[in-house]
Amino acid sequence: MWAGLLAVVVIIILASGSIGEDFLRNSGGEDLLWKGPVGWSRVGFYPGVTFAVDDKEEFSGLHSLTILCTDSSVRGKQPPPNWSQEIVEGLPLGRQVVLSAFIKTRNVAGFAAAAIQCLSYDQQKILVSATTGSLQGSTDWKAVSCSLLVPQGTDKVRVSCLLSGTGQAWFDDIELDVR
Ligand SMILES: [Ca+2]
Repeated sequence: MWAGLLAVVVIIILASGSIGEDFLRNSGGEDLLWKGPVGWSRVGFYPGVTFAVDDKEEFSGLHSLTILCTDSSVRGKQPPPNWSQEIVEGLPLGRQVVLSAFIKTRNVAGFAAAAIQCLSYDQQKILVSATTGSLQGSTDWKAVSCSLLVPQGTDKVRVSCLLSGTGQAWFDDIELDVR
């Protein structure tokens, strides 16, 4: 009887739909392939911008993702240099999602932040977006977060860890959770 009850409970938990599930791969930047972080893409290659996995600065584990920018003309460019990850399968339509991350900065003249965008393919547009609080100057690791409701019609959810302006930013433990 207890086994049967347990099975029912497990089925209910599984069917209740991934509450707390992290939709991002490799949230902590620990999973590397050819020195690149699995699941993360570099977006916004401009002169003076360097993307790397850093094994000397980390919030947890052994690595973080970093962006270094030495050219002040990069500030304001779209897209800003960012580490990006896109989710197209199993999207939590109609559900609230929370993006959380830890960011560290050094001499950032613009800002560093993380962002969520919900995009539709057919209209090729951003349906809704949210950005975490931003960090400037030099700060130790700080938790940031933002949330939004993923609207019906979303085909793709994009998470970006971005640096606008000169300086260096590190990103770690980047998670997108359903609430
Ligand atoms: Ca890490």
